[in-house]
Amino acid sequence: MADLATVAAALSAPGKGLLASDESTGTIGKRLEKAGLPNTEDIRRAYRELYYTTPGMGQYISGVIMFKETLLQSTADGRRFVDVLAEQGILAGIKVDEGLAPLPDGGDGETYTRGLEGLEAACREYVAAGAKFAKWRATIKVSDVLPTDLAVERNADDLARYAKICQECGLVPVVEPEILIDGAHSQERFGAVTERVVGATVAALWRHGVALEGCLLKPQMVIPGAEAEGGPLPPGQVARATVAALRRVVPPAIPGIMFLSGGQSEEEATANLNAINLEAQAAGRCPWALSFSFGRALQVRRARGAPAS
Ligand code: 5MM
Repeated sequence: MADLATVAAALSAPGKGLLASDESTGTIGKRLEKAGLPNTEDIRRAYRELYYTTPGMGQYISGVIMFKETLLQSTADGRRFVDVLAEQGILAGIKVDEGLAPLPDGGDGETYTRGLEGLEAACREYVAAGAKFAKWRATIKVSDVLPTDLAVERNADDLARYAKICQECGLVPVVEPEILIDGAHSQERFGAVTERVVGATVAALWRHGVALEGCLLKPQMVIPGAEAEGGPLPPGQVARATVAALRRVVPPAIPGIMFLSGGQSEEEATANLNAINLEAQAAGRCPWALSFSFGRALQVRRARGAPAS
């Protein structure tokens, strides 16, 4: 447990956050296609090498989440990615889920996440390859009638089972219940769903005996749906709603809340994160580090208001 807490604290160290570069082969293919590049193993390797060898990256990035193929890859001159990152003080992480599947008996478009079967054996291999932490992403769809109780409970329970297995294998679990921004729902509705989903997830972590000091939470910021009228809200308004929702449901034992960007532009996600930290300082009684675990907002240049990809 002491080791898990030390790694979780290092990942959520002040001024640092996570780079989510764990796109599966299909998702990374879409990015490469836009750049006119084929989706081959070596192009994917070279693309990741660009990021992992960025000079000074260790000043701001505490951990990098990788896809399993990437965890075992090396630079063109033969240095293992895991070692290149370690030289900069960056910890290697691994996405251990196997993607989304339709949720049996769930509401329209609801999903669960595959990957619990064989997870323990896989985690032991990832630890042997140098991984220090893991990530599992569940998605929750919002509408007037969604999410269903079934989707909330099933995804919370699976996240907790994943987290428990990771900790037993020596990996710090990053727990990601992503509330999707697709739709026209209001910020208020998003906040209510956040409390319900994050609250259920934390309760499941507790039920399954997950050591809260040795895990990190990766939620969405409390923003309106992407199709809501009026466009993005001012960062201060996002920050107030986000901090209010999280204060109601996240215990102080969890060391860090590492937000996903979830389709926000890099400017929007960064301005909102800054405002969230200012709001937390002003509000007081926010015991967790509040930082980033961005994928698209660190890798995809997109102007504010442009469509998510
Ligand atoms: C980097 O993308 C991750 C998953 O990709 P796949 O859909 O290919 O499995 C994703 O889980 C990501 O880590 C999080 O959603 C955070 O990324 P964003 O882009 O939302 O900040």
